[in-house]
Amino acid sequence: MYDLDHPLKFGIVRLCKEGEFMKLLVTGGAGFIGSNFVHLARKERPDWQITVIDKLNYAGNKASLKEVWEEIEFIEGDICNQELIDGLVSKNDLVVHFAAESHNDNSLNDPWPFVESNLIGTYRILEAVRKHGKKLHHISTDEVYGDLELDDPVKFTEHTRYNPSSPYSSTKAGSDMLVLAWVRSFGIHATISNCSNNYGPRQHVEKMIPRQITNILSGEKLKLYGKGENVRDWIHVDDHNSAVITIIEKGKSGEVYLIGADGEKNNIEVFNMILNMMGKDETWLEHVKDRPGHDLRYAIDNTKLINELGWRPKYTDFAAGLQATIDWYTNNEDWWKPLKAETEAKYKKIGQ
Ligand code: NAD
Ligand code: TDX
Repeated sequence: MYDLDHPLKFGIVRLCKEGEFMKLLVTGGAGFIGSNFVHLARKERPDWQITVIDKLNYAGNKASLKEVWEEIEFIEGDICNQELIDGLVSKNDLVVHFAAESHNDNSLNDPWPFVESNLIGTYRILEAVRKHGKKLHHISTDEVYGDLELDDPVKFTEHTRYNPSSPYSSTKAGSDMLVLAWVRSFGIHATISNCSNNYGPRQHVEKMIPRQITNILSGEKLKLYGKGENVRDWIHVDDHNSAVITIIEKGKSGEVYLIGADGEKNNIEVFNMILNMMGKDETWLEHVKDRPGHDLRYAIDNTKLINELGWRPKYTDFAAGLQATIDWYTNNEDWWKPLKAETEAKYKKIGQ
């Protein structure tokens, strides 16, 4: 169960002065994980004051924040804009940094936006955090560790060597390194988390699970890369974000925490679950070109987060979480429909 009761119950260090409410700057808060973080934080930590900065790239969507729109401040802007970031960081206590270019396939076709947002953007935030003496929680990915063999029982830990494969994961790896260097050299207060594959509502239709669900809802076949043997370690987005809240409140500066919920599944297994749940047979499955450099397997050892910070995942029934996700896309066509044609046109160009 979540460890998200009243913070004082656990002797949690307050991040702002007594009697003041903590002010959070959430970067990338109109994206998939960032918007779900804002929803969860509004529910679990209603006294936090939240400002979102998001440049609204193709994956940023104000509609993802519509239920909380009146309760937050929203700034449309780029984290690479030092002046803007400087002003926003100075007014807040903590930056929760989700903003990034996030899709591997895009990074293979055009790496520059990844270098810009993930590396330069993180640098801008670090400099503002250093100048104003604020705190940072940096959101990263397990992909910084590269991949594991399919038949190897080993999992990633906080001590695994960095070995990223794609332009996306290499820029995320670089951003992690910048954060650690700013902690060591300049003494800023920062924590890092590296999470496995998220699923849940409000994820862009370019990503594996929403792409397949919305393909079926559009009368199109599922698109499986290669043989579908690749393994991903699935976690519900609310479990990722409950872990982020735990780290914000209990994590130690300079520490890295891996977030995962023991959700390893190969792609073909997930595709078959989607087919079954949506009442389709295997004639709806199409094998398409494999991703170049396709990572084989990711798997997270979450021992440190559980033992040191007492976090527990809540959505451990993947089938139930997947069904709820299918229901969300079925009931929220107006959210994803406008994104679908452009996304599929991009895939068509690269044969996927
Ligand atoms: P997403 O692409 O859905 O959202 C990213 C958001 O960041 C978008 O709203 C976009 O507009 C914004 N953004 C991008 N560049 C920006 C810039 N320069 N300035 C301001 N805003 C900018 O991605 P996501 O899946 O929500 O991922 C969020 C974070 O979590 C990323 O840092 C990603 O690396 C990390 N992560 C994702 C997963 C996953 O499974 N999706 C797993 C582990 C870690
Ligand atoms: O149509 C598809 N068919 C398919 O077989 C797509 C889009 C993907 N795949 C495969 C590729 C991967 O093995 O599914 C798996 C998951 O693919 P993605 O959803 O693109 O995720 P992945 O590349 O694993 O990266 C995700 O998890 C880690 C996020 O996009 C990253 O932001 C995060 O860091």
